[in-house]
Parts: sequence; structure tokens; C-alpha cells
Amino acid sequence: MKKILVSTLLLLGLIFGGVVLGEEVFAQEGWSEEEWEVSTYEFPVYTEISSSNNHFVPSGWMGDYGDIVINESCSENPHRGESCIKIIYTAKATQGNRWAGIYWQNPANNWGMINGGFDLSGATKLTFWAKGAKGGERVEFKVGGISGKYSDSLQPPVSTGIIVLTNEWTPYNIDLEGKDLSYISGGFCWVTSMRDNPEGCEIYLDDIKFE
Ligand SMILES: [Ca+2]
Repeated sequence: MKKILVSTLLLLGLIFGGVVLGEEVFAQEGWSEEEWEVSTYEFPVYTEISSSNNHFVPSGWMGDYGDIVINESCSENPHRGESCIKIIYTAKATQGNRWAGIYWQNPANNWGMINGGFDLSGATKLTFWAKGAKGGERVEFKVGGISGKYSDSLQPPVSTGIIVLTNEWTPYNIDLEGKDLSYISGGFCWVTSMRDNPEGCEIYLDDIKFE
């Protein structure tokens, strides 16, 4: 991962979403170089519905796809900006599977039959913010794992395991250090089941990025 040293205009840089270079300020401001060492790598999956810099499409509905409702322009208290993603899982086992999930794919609906992988070798983790409507929602998130003629380089997918959400925005990350990210068309995945959420669940996601 490329790393750089952030400096003088760090605050301005943060405010305007950019990063500014320079080294002389560490001494002046008392910051050690390590404290200000940050990654410049950023590959967003989703930040805002209006962002032209989003990658991957939540097109790969799995399991009980009839139990899923997704709103990518939810304006109810987003983590940042004007929009976040809201997913409702109704746990009705509409297709008889008792679980459901969505792969974020590139391009849309690519289950490994189209040459659509991104080289994300510069990343060491996937980060995202999540919360549940009530708290206690049990869900799992993954990266990679799509296989086919054009398989993801990341096999098997790397998973969070089942995590229990709270009703407050919370940051999560999937450690990808040392993983082969040279070809990823399944950039993100959400999965849940009736066993874990017998009454269904409502979850929110925002700021999903490879860093
Ligand atoms: Ca947002």
C-alpha cells in the first residue's frame, strides 16, 4: 500500500476531502510522522447515490430475493452526506431458502461470466459504516468470492462472520492485508438468514470503501 505523510493543510484537506503533502509541519505542530501516516488509496463502493465515483452494483440478489427491498437513496439520517443504503429483509422465505443476500457486482449481474474485475491491489481493507433500525440485527458482510469464467482473485471470500449491529452508526472493516485483490468483480456482499433474524430486519449502510 502506498503511504504518504500528511501535513500543513491536513485540516483543510480533510474538510475538502483531499489530502495535502508536506513534511515540515510535524515538528511545528508536535505530531509524529507515524501519527500522520495515512493511506492515499481509496476505492469507493458507495458514498452517495449521486456519486459518480461509486463502484460495483447491488445486482446479485441471492436466496430469498423476494424478501429483499433495497433503497440506495435513503435520506433517513445517513452516516455522511445526503444518502445511505437501506436494506429491508422480510424473512418470509419467499423462495423457500430461509436466507437472502446481495452481491455488489461489476458490471451489474456479473456472476463471473463477464470480464469485469477491478485491480484493487492497492487496498489493505474494506471499510464501511452500518447500523440496524433497532439494534441486534445479525448480518454478515463479505468481499470477493465470485467464481466463473472470470473468477475473483480472492477465493474464498473474506467475511466479517456474523456481526450484531447496534442502532447507532458503527464503523466496521474487513482486513484484506496480504490478500490477492488483483481481480475483484464481487466488491461487497451482504447476507442474512431467518435463523438470525426470524422477524426480519432493517439495516443501513454508508461509506463503503476499499482503502
Ligand atoms: Ca452517504
